[in-house]
Amino acid sequence: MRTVTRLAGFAVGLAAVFGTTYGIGRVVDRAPVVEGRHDGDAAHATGEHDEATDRLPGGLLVSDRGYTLEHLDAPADEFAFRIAGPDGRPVTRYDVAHDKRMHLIVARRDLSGFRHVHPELAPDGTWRVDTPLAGAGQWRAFADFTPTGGEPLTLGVDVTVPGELTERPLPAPSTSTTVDGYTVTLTGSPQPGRTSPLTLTVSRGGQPVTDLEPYLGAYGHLVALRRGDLAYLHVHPDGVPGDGRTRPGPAVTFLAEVPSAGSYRLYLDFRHGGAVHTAEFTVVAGTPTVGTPPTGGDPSGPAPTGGADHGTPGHGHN
Ligand SMILES: [Cu+2]
Repeated sequence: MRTVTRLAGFAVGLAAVFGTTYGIGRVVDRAPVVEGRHDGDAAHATGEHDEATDRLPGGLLVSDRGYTLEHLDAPADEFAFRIAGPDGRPVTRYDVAHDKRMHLIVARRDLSGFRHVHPELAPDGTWRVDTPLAGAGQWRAFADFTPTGGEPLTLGVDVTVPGELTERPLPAPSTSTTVDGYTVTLTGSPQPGRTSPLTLTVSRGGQPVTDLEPYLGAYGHLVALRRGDLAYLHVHPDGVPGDGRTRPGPAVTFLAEVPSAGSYRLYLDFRHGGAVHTAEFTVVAGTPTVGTPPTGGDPSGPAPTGGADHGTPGHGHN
């Protein structure tokens, strides 16, 4: 695996140079992919909201609201990128959110290989981290950040790591999983178009874990990705350490907003015993109905899901 990664690194660099916009079909190289769609975004600054924009899940765009994710050439064992701002220059000032100025999340297109890491910012605006891309595949990398003076954004870019690739089927839906000797159970079911509580309960050896350690300002950090297009969903912890009501386990509750019916993969990062563990679940949102597309797009849903690989209707790209 390690060898594959190293060999692949060179190609990753090449992919960066040529801009891997899997599914969008356009070379990145600085140019915003959906130029114009967010023009006149003063509306956002004044509190008015572009409905279509606001309903679009995160992570589907490489460029949004004037900010562009640029994956950079880097040594094989490193992942590097920068965020170009509305003036075209690398952004160097970020707000802290969930304890960090930048969250980098990666997953393969088949939803395997999830990693959540925190790169270091160089003065020139370059973010670097030991590469989280663990082997061959079509990876999606998400940069989740808030530029100082701007709104929270999640931009996504595709990165190909060549090599022998085995497509992994999405594990079946389940309400219980194990990781590193912990059992994590899930209660609650996400409902399209509304905020749904999801509670994850951690135990080990049959005993509830009641001394979870804070991680990223909460007792857990949950990322949800939609099958089919890897839409990145906003999930917020319901309660934080020290608020007088949130306990360090065994249950951690999140508020999730899923934009459509369909399958999602949930990734719960929690810290215990000085280490971060990631528990993964497949969940199906909404009531499966006859004729629901297997990839989860529900055209009648509250959000414009679009075709898996063609962005959202009304994007204006060709
Ligand atoms: Cu993070």
